[in-house]
Formats: sequence, C-alpha cells, structure tokens
Amino acid sequence: MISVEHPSEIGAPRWHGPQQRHLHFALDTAEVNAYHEKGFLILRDVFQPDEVEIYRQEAERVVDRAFSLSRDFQLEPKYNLRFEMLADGQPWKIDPFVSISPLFSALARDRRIMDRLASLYDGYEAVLFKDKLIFKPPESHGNGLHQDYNWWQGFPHSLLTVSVALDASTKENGCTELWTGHHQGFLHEPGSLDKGQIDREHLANEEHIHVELAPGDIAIFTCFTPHAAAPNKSNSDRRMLFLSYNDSRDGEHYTSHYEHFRWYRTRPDRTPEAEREKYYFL
Ligand SMILES: O=C(O)CCC(=O)C(=O)O
Repeated sequence: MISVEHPSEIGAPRWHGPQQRHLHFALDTAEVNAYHEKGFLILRDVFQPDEVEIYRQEAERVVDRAFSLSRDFQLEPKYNLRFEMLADGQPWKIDPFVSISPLFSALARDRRIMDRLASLYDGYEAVLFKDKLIFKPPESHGNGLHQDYNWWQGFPHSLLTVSVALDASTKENGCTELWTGHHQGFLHEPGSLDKGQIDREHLANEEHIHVELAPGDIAIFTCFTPHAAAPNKSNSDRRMLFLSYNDSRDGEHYTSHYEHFRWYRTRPDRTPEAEREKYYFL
C-alpha cells in the first residue's frame, strides 16, 4: 500500500496561506500602521548604489531590446503599445517591461519588496499586477491628480504600487506627490475612464507631500492614494520603476489587466481607424 502522507523528500510545500517562513524584510508595526493610516510609506536605501547602477543600465537596454524587436518585424516602435513616446521619438514610459528583462523580472520578485508587501497583506504573498518604467526625460510632462484605481476599476481593492527610484527624484525633476485621503475611497467618476483627474477640493483637508527619493529608495502607495507629478524641469531623466501588486488572496490578474490595457490604449472612440490598425504589442 502506497502512503499518501507527504513524502519526506519534498516536505509539505505551501502554495497559499500566510507565510510560514520568516519575513526577513518585514515592516515593523509602526510602518504597517502608518501605511494603513496615510495610504503610503517611504523606505530609504532598500537597494544599494551598485545594484541601482545596474538597473539604470538595464533601463537603457530594455528600450534598445524593444526597438530592435520592432525593427526585426519591420514595425514602427511608436506603434508598440508598450511605449508612450514623446514627439521626438524618445520613450517617456515603457509598460510592461518585465517580459523583456529577466533582471527586472527578478527585481519585481525581490524579497526586499515582497516581504514588505506580505507584511501589509496579513502575511499573504503579493502577486505582480503591472510593471512600468517611467523615463521622464528633461522638459517632459508629468501626471495630473488621480487615483490609479481609475484605470483598474473592477480589479481588487488590495492593489498598491511600489515605486523604485533609479535616479534622484526631486521637486525640480517632477517627483511623485502624494496625498492622504485613500480612506475616502474612489474619487473619480465610476464606470468611466474619461475624467482622468480628480478635483482638488476633495483633498482640501488632506496632508500633501513631495516624495523626494534618492536612488534605491522606494515608496509604497495604495490604489486609492491620490497622487500627481509635475513636469521634469531639470536637464536629466527621472527614471523610476512602478511595480503594482495585489494580495494573493484576490487571485492573479496580470494577464487580464494587460488585455484591458491593450483595449483602452486603442479604444475605437479615441483612436482613428487608420491608426488602430498600426498598433501592436511586442
Ligand atoms: O511619475 C510619477 O511620479 C507618477 C506616475 C503616476 O502617477 C502614474 O503612473 O500613475
């Protein structure tokens, strides 16, 4: 008779449920409470200068890789849905990027991020939902005041974003600005993507901070945390990774998010028919 007990060679693997392992990079109680109260948390020196230098080089390589893929298929890079391009052909953003960068894919699962997120999810693991790299070259635009959930309506409320600074992020180069107020819930018009910004009157009594980061620092903020960023008025890029996750208790949504993303990037009411046919996702 074959025993159905767990064979000792493989132990008793757990693929779901609160972490049984020690969370080496767990947040402390004060940090967890501050995140839940304010809707954001800033952590310094999470990644070391030599690592960040490698990530900066990888950021450039990722663009070269995506451009050369387009050339191989004789497609114009500006129609690759991964990119938001500036008029001069420079990328402002690449979204997603982990699928063309094993290095960034490993970073998105680094325990220095994942353990901290498990602390925010009652010990449950976080699952990657979205990954974007904003280059924000000199003189390029910022973002109006919004909550990320506007673009993620229908997805779990446990969504949050970890921003990882590759360059120093300052008021001059348009650092992220965060407001308390996530407890107010969703402040955009539900069921619509048309109103991309929220009214500042909702935030009259909220705390507002400029998130100035050194390379290697991170910020974590909820999908209901109001935020914005001014244009880059400096003479160098402000490169920052934005990694978004949900609680694993809410399932896995990476593929369905990018299907939705692909749809809204080429919506028939916003994209001329002749243009729509040129878009691809490579
Ligand atoms: O670039 C930033 O600092 C903010 C980006 C942002 O708001 C977004 O991508 O939703």
